[in-house]
Amino acid sequence: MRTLKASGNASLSTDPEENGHSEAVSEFSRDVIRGLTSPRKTLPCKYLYDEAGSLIFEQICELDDYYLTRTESEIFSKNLPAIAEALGRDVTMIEPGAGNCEKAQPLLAIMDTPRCYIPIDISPEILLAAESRIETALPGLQVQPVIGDFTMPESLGEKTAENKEVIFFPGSTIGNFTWEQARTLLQGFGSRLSAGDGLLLGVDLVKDSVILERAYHDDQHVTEAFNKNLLQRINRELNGDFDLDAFAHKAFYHPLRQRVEMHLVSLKSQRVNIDGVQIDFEEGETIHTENSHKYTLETLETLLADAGFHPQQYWTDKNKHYALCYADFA
Ligand code: AVI
Repeated sequence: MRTLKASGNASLSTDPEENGHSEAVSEFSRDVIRGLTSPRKTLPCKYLYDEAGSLIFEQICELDDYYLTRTESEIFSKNLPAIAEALGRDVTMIEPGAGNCEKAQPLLAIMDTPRCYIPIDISPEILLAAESRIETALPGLQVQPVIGDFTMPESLGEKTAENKEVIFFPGSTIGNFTWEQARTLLQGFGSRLSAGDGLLLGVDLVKDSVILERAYHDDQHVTEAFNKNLLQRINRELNGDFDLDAFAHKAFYHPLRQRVEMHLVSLKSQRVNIDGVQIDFEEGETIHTENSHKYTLETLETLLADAGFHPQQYWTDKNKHYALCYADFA
């Protein structure tokens, strides 16, 4: 069994059973009960990504309707040398929520003598596999994986060397945070950085609501399966008795809030039991499961400035559906 660096001072085993599995279950239970007993029922979107949910999300990324992943990767492939130049030389790259690190690898391969790559993720298995793949592909690059929840600023650790550092945060993940949460998250990123360091951020842009709604309500019902997997997860892990057919997937663009909201709508008045707690639903009542905020270059600049970052360069696709932004930390 290998031990990996964990955020904070603790070290983590690569065996998930040894890593406070029951603590995670009780946190899940607490969050679910709290969310479903609040006046407007809600569930934290981070719980969409158990093993089954992560696999369904990979299928979403392949959908024609879900333009985000495809568009971001087109922007990367067309602009890789320019992006690498903006990042500079002798850089340490830190990637919160790195997953399998597949977006960072081509960038690291083309960057001028990157010094170190620090991927952060809660899944030790995925990080370990990515670490050995990157070490084989890019010999000489130091890879220092960290197991941790990137929403906790301590998972980023402290800067220990003088060289430039860049936080890499692609995938429009920032969109799943409210404005206040996004600012707090970016400020947390900034707490590791010093003046002249940077941030490379992927964001989905405001666009025609038909395109947006199709991306989150696809014809093949993959996003529906992704959303409903959350109920299945509650049934599996918390002894719930949700009837999945008694809920409908709903996703719509809210133009004032500039976000796509994802909900599960109760199709009838019903009672659900979770961990011995009874939850009553009226017909038409919804569980709000996710927000996906869309930005304009102006709102993005305001958000970044609030957290101490200043955009230097943007790369977008021909339809201006998506943007990659390189910002300096000052
Ligand atoms: C991970 N995140 C950026 C996705 C999004 O587009 O907000 C999650 C997602 N939810 C439904 N489809 C995709």
